[in-house]
Amino acid sequence: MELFSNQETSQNLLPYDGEVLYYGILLDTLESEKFFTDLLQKIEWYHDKAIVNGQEIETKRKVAWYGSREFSYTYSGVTRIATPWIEELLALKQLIELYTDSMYNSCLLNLYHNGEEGMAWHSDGETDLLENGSIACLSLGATRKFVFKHKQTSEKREFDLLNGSLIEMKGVTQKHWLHQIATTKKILTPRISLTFRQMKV
Ligand SMILES: O=C(O)CCC(=O)C(=O)O
Ligand SMILES: [Mn+2]
Repeated sequence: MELFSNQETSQNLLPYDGEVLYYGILLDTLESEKFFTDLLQKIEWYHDKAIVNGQEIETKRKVAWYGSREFSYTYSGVTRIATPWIEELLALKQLIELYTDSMYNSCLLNLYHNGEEGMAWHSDGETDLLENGSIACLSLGATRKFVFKHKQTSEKREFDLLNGSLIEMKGVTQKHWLHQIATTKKILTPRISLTFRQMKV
């Protein structure tokens, strides 16, 4: 692993009203594979639940919620309590903190078994998150498309999330842009994303 904080080599992928910084690939293929396998085994994955039109549904995608304290996280009406960090997550947190020059106290992980599982349009503006804070997202496994759509102009920006790569959403991004993980029948292999977050303490 190359260890250096590299604000200068990151690039803003949004044209206005926010910052989505792309840091490139942090982990080589072997390192990514190792983390992928370890996380698949060790993380306490569960199917997320959401309330849609008054009915409780289970997502096909799995999630997990970890943190430095017993933070509660509410997603579509269902609240979860954070599980304490494991070694692998702490190692990745440390690496990502070096790159982004921000500190994180929690991580929401997503496991997409294939391209048919995605995440619908949303922004991460929960009241429990630091306002205008940073969310750093590390990708492992299959390449997936990350799409941003401006809330007023509907302008879109999309880009590929590559194995071992890191992006960071910060500033006013969540106020002005929605994002989604687009679905596709073409991708048959899994992807794990680690979204390191800053909860209010
Ligand atoms: O899977 C990803 O890369 C992003 C997921 C996401 O937007 C989220 O967890 O809020
Ligand atoms: Mn999100």
